[in-house]
Amino acid sequence: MNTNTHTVYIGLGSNLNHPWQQIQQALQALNQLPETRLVRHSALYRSTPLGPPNQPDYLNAVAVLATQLPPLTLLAQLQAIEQQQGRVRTEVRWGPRTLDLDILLYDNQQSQEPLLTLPHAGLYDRNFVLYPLYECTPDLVLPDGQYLSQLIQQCAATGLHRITSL
Ligand code: ROI
Repeated sequence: MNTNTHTVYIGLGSNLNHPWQQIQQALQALNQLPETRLVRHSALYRSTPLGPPNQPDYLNAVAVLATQLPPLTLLAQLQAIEQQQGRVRTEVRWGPRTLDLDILLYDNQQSQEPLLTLPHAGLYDRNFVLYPLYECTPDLVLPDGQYLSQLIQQCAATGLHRITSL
């Protein structure tokens, strides 16, 4: 791809309706987005829920995309995939979900727009984001200059299990 191609990290999460299938299907859907290629992805991780405990464990993964879509176009495409896979937005804050697709990083962009915060606010301290991200790109440096390897050292892997390669 050419110089308009951007490197984007996507966080995937699911704890409803066959999470393993949800994640696999979502990876295929990401690879089929226009002007986008799935470069690689992490293994799958089982994680205890952050939020109300009365919900199933999550499956999480991180995918690396090369895309020519601008951030908000990509965001709309991700929301369409969430919808296609049956996501229903409930009233419960941090409640269970069929599929979550979050833009974690878009090149080195930093943005506080209400629609899209970059990097994703949950990136810095969520082990189910940091560890699969580290698996994709161990030498990653975040837009503010922080090393991913440093963040990993400060973040215990409590409740996180790497379960398989997809
Ligand atoms: N907890 C875990 N373990 N994994 C997630 O992907 C996840 N996603 C969420 C909330 C509800 C915050 N908790 C999560 O959106």
